[in-house]
Amino acid sequence: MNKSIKIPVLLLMLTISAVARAQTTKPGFSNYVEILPTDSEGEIIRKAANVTPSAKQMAWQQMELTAFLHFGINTFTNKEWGDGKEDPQLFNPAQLDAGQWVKTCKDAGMKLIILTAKHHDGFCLWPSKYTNHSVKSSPWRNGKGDVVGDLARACREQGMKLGIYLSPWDRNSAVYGTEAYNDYFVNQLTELLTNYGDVAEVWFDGANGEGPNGKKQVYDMQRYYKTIRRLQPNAVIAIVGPDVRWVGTESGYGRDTEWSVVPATAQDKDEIAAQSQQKAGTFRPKVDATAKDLGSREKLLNASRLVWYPSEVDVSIRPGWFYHPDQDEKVKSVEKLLDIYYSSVGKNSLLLVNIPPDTRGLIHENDASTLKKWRENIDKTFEVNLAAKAKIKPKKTKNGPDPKTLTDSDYETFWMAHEQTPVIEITLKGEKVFDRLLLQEKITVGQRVEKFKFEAEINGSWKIITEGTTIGYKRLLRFPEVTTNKVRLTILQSRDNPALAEFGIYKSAAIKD
Ligand code: FUL
Repeated sequence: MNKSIKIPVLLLMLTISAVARAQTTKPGFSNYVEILPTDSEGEIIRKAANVTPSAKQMAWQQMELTAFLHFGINTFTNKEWGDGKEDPQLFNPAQLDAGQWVKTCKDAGMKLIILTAKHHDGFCLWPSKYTNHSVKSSPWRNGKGDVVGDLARACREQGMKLGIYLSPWDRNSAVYGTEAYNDYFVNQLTELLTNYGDVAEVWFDGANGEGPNGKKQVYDMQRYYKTIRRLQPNAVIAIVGPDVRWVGTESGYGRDTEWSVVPATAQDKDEIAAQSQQKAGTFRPKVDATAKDLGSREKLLNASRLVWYPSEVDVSIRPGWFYHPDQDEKVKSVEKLLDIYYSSVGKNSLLLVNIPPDTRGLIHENDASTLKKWRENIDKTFEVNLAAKAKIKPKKTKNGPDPKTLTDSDYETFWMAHEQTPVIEITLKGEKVFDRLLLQEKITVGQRVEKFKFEAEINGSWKIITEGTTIGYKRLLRFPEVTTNKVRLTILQSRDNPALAEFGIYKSAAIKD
């Protein structure tokens, strides 16, 4: 080969490798992908590795922690579920202070508050035009109050996002069980999504019981979703919705292996027909939320479509969802809440903690003080990354990714491996003592890691400290204290070259209950 041919060949090779890299990082897929009958196993896995969150799913995931406020007529009847026959006169939270709710949640590190604007009993916390079963029939502020309005204002003032829980099941509405109820529900959604500024999450639960006339409702979910998309295009629709999936338990504990990409196979022919005409975002993927395995290779191979459908862990700080005075001493301990944090946020999920305001209309002192100590522990534990400024191998190559981004505490920057099973060796700045590991994948590239191990060099030999399967947006691992100056992370299996955003080791703070 003479020199003049060699240069174009080299150029061609460089171009091909650049295109190949671009395909790995910028696949052109969105938050869903169709699987074709002709796709090989390898192609299906590569497709899964390149499904990425939509912008609103990404913003949602990065909040990490959100709050749920169960508040309503049940607060005053001391019940969990009302029957819809409650007298609105019972509702009178004389000291209601939405500013206190928001401050308490903000100090606990929560980024969004979801209020039960209407629970199954049908009582509305805002003065809806479409029913009298609401705050306007209560003595609270002479029927002139609006809890949703108060919360929306306090959220705006304190830089908190607002979410709405509107129960489709309504045990009060006389039209429940007829087509007119779908109009009623859409009208209420429209009020909530028009009159209170930005709404970042709409939370629908799955309960579908009987209404006052003994009938069940056929919910027109498509219509509900379209209303939300039209009025609040940036809001995620959670649980019975297309954007966010329920983790499958209300215990606060997520799965060790948590895939955000799952099969979205329709269950019947009508659904398949509806899906084929719609983009992801207007239909709810049919997944068995409680199944142990949602997204393993085996599950993906049988799918006709894959979607980004991340998990939300909801749990109450108390035994009940609503406030009950006899549960004041049963607020979860700081230790328990920390265990929940590591088992939810630390397992590729978002954590939604319910903190029910009491009959005064305030978050009880016991809940507030536990949340404060919980936050202090998390902040203190993750304050100093002991791997910051450490020496990392493989080193940066010319025009290659910079491994320093792994410890720069900036999720936006990431290190893209050139192979599926990279080994990252980190020489710390002297001996360090630690008992926590933090790993984050850059999920806008894709969730890829299937298996990893973390080792420390102790007395000259490598010892496994902890290991795991998925990483996803965030993985936190706890282990007994280790003292060393050298650690290494080995990705043992992945679906495509992994993109890692953060690596951190930390020493946990003492728990003060
Ligand atoms: C469930 C409801 O029935 C509970 O009352 C609570 O609101 C919980 C978050 O969702 O489905």
